[in-house]
Formats: sequence, structure tokens, C-alpha cells
Amino acid sequence: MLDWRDAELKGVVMRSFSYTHAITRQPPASAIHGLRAVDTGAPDLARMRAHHADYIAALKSTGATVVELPALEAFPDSLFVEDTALCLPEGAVVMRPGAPSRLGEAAEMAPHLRALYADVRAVTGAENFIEAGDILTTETEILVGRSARSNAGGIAELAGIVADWGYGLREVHTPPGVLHFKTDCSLLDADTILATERLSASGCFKGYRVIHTAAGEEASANAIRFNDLVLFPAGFPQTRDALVAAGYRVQEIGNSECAKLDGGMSCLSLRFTPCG
Ligand code: CIR
Repeated sequence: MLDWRDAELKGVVMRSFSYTHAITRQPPASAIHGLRAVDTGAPDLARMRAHHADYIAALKSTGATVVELPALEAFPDSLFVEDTALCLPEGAVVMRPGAPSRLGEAAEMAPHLRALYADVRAVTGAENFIEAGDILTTETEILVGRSARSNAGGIAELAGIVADWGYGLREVHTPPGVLHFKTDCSLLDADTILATERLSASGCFKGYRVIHTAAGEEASANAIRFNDLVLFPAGFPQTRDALVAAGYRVQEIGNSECAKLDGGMSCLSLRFTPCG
């Protein structure tokens, strides 16, 4: 069996977390009206923007080019760009968000993807919905959690598109009451996943090494591995220490304001290395 960590140490580029580019979008003032499952108060915009700036600085510190898009006031959740597209080395797929107020965000993202990719496709079926917060791309497969935002039609249409590029897609389940599949998990390296116990209990990570979030720190499951860094939400010391002890370079980023809108580290960027 291939030892991924050994390969990584030998400098093999891992397409699932080695990236030359990211796209972000400035938080709009309308973000205070963003979608949320439970209202815990309006986000503080100034603090949200400061956290967002720290996030971009961390991405750039790895040497990546960050395309920083301007705020879109008409779309309160548009800072959560991840949900608008799936970016793979071979091409990008524009999503069809399941939240009606977010549908237009995908069309806003498409031209920016076309500027960077030769091959940009889209999920288009009128009854098909999918948000990329439900998609976890590992070194060997694409996992998609069916959720309130991503339905069977959207997942099937995406499976057809990525098959053209040689990817296998496995449909899994986002736990009930959880916004997106990646609300509860993140890729840490080619064969290691950070996940909540409630998600890994479903058996969807069989064959992977799983590091669980500490009890009471489930909200830290949404992190991102971006080149040599793990961007990790501030305020979850036990899980952070477990990642550091496991050998990851962890950078904490404030997430208190995005968390009020059910957003986290992965939601705030599209991450990719276009080769098309
Ligand atoms: C929403 O409910 O759509 C936004 N308030 C949060 C989106 C978070 N995105 C993500 O997890 N990928």
C-alpha cells in the first residue's frame, strides 16, 4: 500500500491540499442578514472583516496567489465562496446552491473561474441542487454528503461531470441538523481526516486515519489544510493541541462572527491549482 505520509515527506505534490491559487470574497455589509440555523445575534462586521483579512494573509503566507473579489451586497452569504464551485486540477464545476437566496452567487463566480480554467462546467438540472460545502476531495476520491442543500440529482449530475476527468464520487450522508458534510470534517493530509465522532460513526471514513475533535469542540471540525498550513478556528485548544501533537502546522484564525452564520474555515475560499 502506498504510504502517503512518506510520499509527502519525499516532496510528492498532493493535489488534495497543495494549491497555487485561492479565491475569496469580501464580507458584504449585508452579511448581518446571512442565513443561520439558530440566531445567536448579528455578526460584528468589523471583527468579521478583520478575521477575513487574517485568513487571506494566512493563505498568502504559503506562497499562493489569492484572488480577492469585492463584496456582493445583494448576496448576504457571498463571502462563503466555497459553496459556489468545485475546483479540481482538470477543471471547475459551478454548483447549483440549494438555498434559494444563494443560487445567484454561483453565476457571479463563473466568470472568475473561466479566467483561470480552460474547462468550466456547471450543474444545471432544474431539480438538481448541490453546494460544495458538502464535498470533500481526498487524494483518491470525492465524497459528497447528501444534505438539505445537496440532493440526489445534484450529486448524480456532478458524478457524471467528474467521471470525465477520471474521478470516482462516493455519496455519503451529512448528519441530520448539520448544514454541510464539511461542517463536520476536514482533510488534514492524503489519508487523514479531522472529524466529529457523530460523523465518523457513520463509517464514511473507513480506510482513512481519523482524528476526532475533542468533546465539546465539534465546531472545530471545519478546518482546511492549505499547503503546509492547517487553518483552524480559534477557541478550540484541545483539538488544536492534538493536531500540533500529530505534527501539523496549525494557524488559528478567529471565526466567532462567521460561526454565527454557520460558516467556517473551508467556506471562505475556493482552493485549487488549475492545469487546464
Ligand atoms: C449558509 O447557510 O449557506 C451560510 N450562512 C453558511 C455557509 C457555510 N458554507 C460552508 O459550510 N461551506
